[in-house]
Amino acid sequence: MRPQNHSTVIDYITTRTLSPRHATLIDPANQSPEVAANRALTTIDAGSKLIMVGGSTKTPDEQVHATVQAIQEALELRIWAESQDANAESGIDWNIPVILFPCGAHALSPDADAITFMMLMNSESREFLVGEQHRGATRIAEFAIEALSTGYLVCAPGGEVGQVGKATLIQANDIEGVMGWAHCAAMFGFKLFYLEAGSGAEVPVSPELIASAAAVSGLTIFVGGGISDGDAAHAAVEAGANWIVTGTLTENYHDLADLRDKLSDLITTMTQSSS
Ligand code: 1GP
Repeated sequence: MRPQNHSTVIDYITTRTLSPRHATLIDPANQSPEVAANRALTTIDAGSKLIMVGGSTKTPDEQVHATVQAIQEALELRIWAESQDANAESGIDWNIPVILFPCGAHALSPDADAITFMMLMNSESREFLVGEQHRGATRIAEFAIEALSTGYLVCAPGGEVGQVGKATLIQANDIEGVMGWAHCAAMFGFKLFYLEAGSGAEVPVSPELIASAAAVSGLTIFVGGGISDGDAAHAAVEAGANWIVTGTLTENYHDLADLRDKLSDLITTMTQSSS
């Protein structure tokens, strides 16, 4: 059971002394389970500390499940292989949680270690505030996978998730608005707060918005959407992000060695001190 040395996934994710960390988002709609598993291993090799599976709106359960299964099997095989070889000291911790990042109640897998159980807080639609959650909750309980309560906020430009989720987009200068939503999330008891600019966004979430959310205590801050280089990731971290999520970047590289190099650079720059 992953992660090692933590009794729960939420404990692993919210441990501040491990911040900042990188999470890889894998969309089962964009690759076969086998390719997804190879990419997940490569990103962990490069320093990523969480695998998130989800994204597209129309992916059937079976495809999500097959992808989660393939990644879990690849990780288990890697852990087993290293345990058999006393000289294998890669220094890489392969005990990385694989969590669902669903767009709705249909994209679930019992093999996931946890799920971001999200409220799209700035949606105008009941469906994304509580409807999909109600539809999926019983199955998540039956699967006995850990629910990570998450306030999810879509910021401009917002992309497809903003449109599908009927979000009133948060503009780059709406510092007070974000602070209000972050307080709201903390008061609801949410543990994670995810600032999203939309997959492939031309502009990531502004550091001012991130800083505004990070000033509210009790939340672990995820930032994603349009982060494609170390400088953007570093700016988000400096503003207070605990986790940087990238998805498109991983899918843009078909050569795994290139992906490893690119992501390794991004993570190194992201974690560098500014002083
Ligand atoms: C999307 O925040 C994630 O939900 C990742 O975005 O694909 O732009 O990295 P990118």
